[in-house]
Amino acid sequence: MGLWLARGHSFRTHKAVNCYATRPFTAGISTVMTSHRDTLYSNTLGDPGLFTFNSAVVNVFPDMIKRSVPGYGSVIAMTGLLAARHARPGTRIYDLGCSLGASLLSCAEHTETEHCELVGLDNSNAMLRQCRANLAEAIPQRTVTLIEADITSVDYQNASVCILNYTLQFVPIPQRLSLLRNLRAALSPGDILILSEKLLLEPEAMDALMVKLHHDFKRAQGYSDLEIANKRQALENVLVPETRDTHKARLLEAGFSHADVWFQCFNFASLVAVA
Ligand code: GEK
Repeated sequence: MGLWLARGHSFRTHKAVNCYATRPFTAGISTVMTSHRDTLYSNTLGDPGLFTFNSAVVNVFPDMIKRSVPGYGSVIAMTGLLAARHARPGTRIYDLGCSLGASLLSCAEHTETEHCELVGLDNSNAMLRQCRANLAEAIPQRTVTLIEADITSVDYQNASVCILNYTLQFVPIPQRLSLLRNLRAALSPGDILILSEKLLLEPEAMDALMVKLHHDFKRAQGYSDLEIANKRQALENVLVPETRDTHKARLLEAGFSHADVWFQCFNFASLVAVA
């Protein structure tokens, strides 16, 4: 497990003077999340291979996720609001699969330094390196702990908010329940988990319609049919979506008291689960 700090502070709950300055809503995100245009799957030749979070993906990631996930910007912006309502002083906000730090930045916009320690986890070294640079640029005054680790093998402690924005879908299904149990154990009653995922819709005909609408969205964002087909193939068995009911039932089984969808656009949804 590797560990970085965004600004070289100690790996402790931060007790420094609160020098957080009020920023325009999500300004931190938009100022640092510049990106090359995603053309990774525009090649007509050969098998696209399995999707991995390597440096080629990191270079285009903000553009890729914005043009691929309907509602992404809204979910990230509202993540900060949800976190601010539930963050408790002296606890941690964990962002699992933090990628380039979008959710961490959203949380930083809405929660004050002395209240909570922001902790981002990701198992992609390339992602975390760029994430560290983004955070240092956007919120140099804020301590953020970044940990390179598989999120299924971390000892979570003293949390008030846990965030899984579009990450659980990449965890093998048999490991999902124990991960959620570990997160629930780190939270206290009334705390929250935010879970954003691509969903499998029911019945099958509704899923087919939502998949078509998602592809319409991608086409409207400038992706070609070839890029859409190649990406779909690359994500086959890598991103494994489940139904809303499956997620809700698993969250209850993991010990959350209630959970439901608070946002949905086509087959992408975000749930909030209350401990
Ligand atoms: C955002 N939340 O911008 N352990 C650690 N990290 C993992 C694991 C794992 N087992 N599996 C995948 N990841 C972000 C977007 S992207 C979603 C999240 C997407 C990491 C992976 O390296 C990647 O950075 C992230 O989870 C998923 O709101 O690209 O569709």
